[in-house]
Amino acid sequence: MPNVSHLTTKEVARLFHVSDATVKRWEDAGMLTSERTGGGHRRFRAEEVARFQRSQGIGLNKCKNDDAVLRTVVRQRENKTSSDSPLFNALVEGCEEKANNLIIGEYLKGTSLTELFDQTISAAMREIGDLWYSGEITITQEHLATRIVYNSIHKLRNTIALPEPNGKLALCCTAEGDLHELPSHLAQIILENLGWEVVNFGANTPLYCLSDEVVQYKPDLICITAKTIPDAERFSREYKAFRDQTQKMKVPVVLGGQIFRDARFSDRFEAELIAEGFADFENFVMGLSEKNKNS
Ligand code: B12
Repeated sequence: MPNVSHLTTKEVARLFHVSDATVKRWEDAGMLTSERTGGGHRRFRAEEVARFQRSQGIGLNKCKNDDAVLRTVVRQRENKTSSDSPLFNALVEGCEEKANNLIIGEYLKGTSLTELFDQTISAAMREIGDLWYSGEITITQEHLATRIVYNSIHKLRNTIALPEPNGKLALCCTAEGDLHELPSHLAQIILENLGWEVVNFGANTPLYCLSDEVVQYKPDLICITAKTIPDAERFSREYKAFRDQTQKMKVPVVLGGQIFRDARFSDRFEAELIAEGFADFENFVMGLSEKNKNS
């Protein structure tokens, strides 16, 4: 995993989509300061990279010559329901640029992906859900908030300097009948950051189709998220057959989301991990990579 508090020249270059030589030129010109390792290599503190990024407006804000790729919504609607969470405020204001800067800025300042996902993003989305439920925000505000988070995490995904691929493949999806697909994208980013390749089928994926893909791809891991399943009886029956297949093929399964933590169903969903959040997921995946390395 890259050291997010000290970045190498290559990592800074990938972050800003420039060459290593450009980063060295910035440093020589005194625009971006670095520290040196014992061996004389440059290391850039995340705070310094974030300061430089903000001062130059590179990457996260609008880019003059490439508007089409980086255009984000900067206008904001009136915010009648502010909270202590700056991300929540940016989301109810519908301000994509603010949300991007908060999410990517926090990462650049050294917050781990798991903290960002388990705390900042999940908490803000929970507040959005609660206010939608109580009628304090509209459905369009909730939809926009989700879309903004989705866009921001994929910007973050393109910002992260990835490690060498480890040759492992994971399949991710959301259960059939369920449209809550954000966690599958967050799981994808965690996996990619650990060197995995990921195929993500997104929302509403029937288990029988996923079974075919397991045969097709022969993955090293399967991750399924589920929050609300219309027919839990049918899903649990189908899951049993799916589980038999994955056990035969020795593919570990991770399940995550409210439905799998519901006491009424807890004995129906056997898996290698029922994740509480992304921190235990990351630990599990790191253990899996280690085990495979040693076997
Ligand atoms: C966004 C959203 C939607 C969007 C989803 C769009 C999308 N592209 O994802 C839309 C508009 C489609 C939607 C629809 C509905 N929604 Co909705 N939605 C939400 C909302 C606001 C956020 C969900 C979210 O992404 N959270 C962020 C993620 C990161 O957090 P999380 O899901 O809690 O996951 C945590 C863990 O469970 C774990 N985890 C979860 N999955 C996985 C997977 C893996 C592999 C791992 C490692 C970890 C993991 O990690 C996270 C912890 O860090 C929630 C509010 C809430 N409290 O969550 C309501 C919420 C889930 N929805 C709710 C409802 C009722 C609905 C609808 C039934 C509304 C309706 N009447 O139509 C429909 C159902 C549609 C369907 N068939 O699925 C209720 C569910 C209540 C319940 N217990 O049943 C909630 C809780 C809102 C509320 N307060 O009432 N929703």
